[in-house]
Amino acid sequence: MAHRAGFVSILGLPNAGKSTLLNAFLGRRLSGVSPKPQTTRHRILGILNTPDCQAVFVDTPGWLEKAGDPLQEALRVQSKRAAREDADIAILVVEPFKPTAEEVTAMARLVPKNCPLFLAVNKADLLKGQDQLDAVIGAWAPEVKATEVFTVSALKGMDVDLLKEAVLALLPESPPFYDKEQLSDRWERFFASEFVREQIFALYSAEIPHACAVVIEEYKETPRRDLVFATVHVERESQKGILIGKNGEALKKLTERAQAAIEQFTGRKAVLEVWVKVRKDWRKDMRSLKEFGYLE
Ligand SMILES: Nc1nc2c(ncn2[C@@H]2O[C@H](COP(=O)(O)OP(=O)(O)OP(=O)(O)O)[C@@H](O)[C@H]2O)c(=O)[nH]1
Ligand SMILES: [Mg+2]
Repeated sequence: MAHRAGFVSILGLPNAGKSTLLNAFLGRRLSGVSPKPQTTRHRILGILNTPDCQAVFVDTPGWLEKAGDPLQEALRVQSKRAAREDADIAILVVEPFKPTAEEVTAMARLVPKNCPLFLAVNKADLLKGQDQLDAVIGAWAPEVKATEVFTVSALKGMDVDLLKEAVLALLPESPPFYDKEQLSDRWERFFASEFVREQIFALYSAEIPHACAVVIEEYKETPRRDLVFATVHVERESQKGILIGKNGEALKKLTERAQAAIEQFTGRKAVLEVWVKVRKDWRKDMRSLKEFGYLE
């Protein structure tokens, strides 16, 4: 049988569960997840390999109709690119009762006409009974003209395999794009920064997570352990104080948790050090956005 391979873009509003779905497809935690919107800030590839096919899933930042600042504009560009240029197949992830018909139509329109589009109604575990399921499917299916509609729960793993099989079946004939052993196009350094950011989303509230950018200054593998030096850039002095906390306790907790996540991911011991620096209003500063990897 000929080998099949292609790019599968995962699109949807912030918080729809796109990253959770990517992780469920791959059976491991590759992309950061949090209950707060705009957790994902990069296109993140997760590569699923079987003997005769390779699906390159592309997790995207949640779709925003309008950008409130240059960072959000950069995120919009990434989502659009994933939908328009990269996709052989697209999955539009929606939460029950969430996107309006206009939003769903706008997102579906990002996808080229000849590209198969699956509608994945996620968080089905929150729905009660067939009636509610039918109601949510009925609400969007006409707007989207989907190749097929699935109700899934990325969190509980409900029917994720059905969706996965349907996607794999439509991959075009092609040699693999990446080494068949490869899981992502990113390396430890990137995942380390995402683990720090994920813990910031988990531990701090209000505007703090959105005001943080994480840079890994150094990632050094030594025979005994990985040494990881990270800087968290915040926008204001007051945010720095919050991040560090009384007697440095908040930062200590952040560091411990992120270090554990890095160790779990790599399967090696790690020592993580985190510094906090103020980069005034970095979200509005093109040079900083570039430096932090949000702009090309
Ligand atoms: N109940 C339930 N919660 C889910 C499901 N899938 C995801 N979630 C939760 O929804 C929240 C958002 O999940 P993410 O995967 O971070 O969503 P996202 O679409 O990647 O969000 P952004 O990166 O901000 O665009 C998290 O709290 C998840 O645990 C699901 O199937 N059921
Ligand atoms: Mg995400």
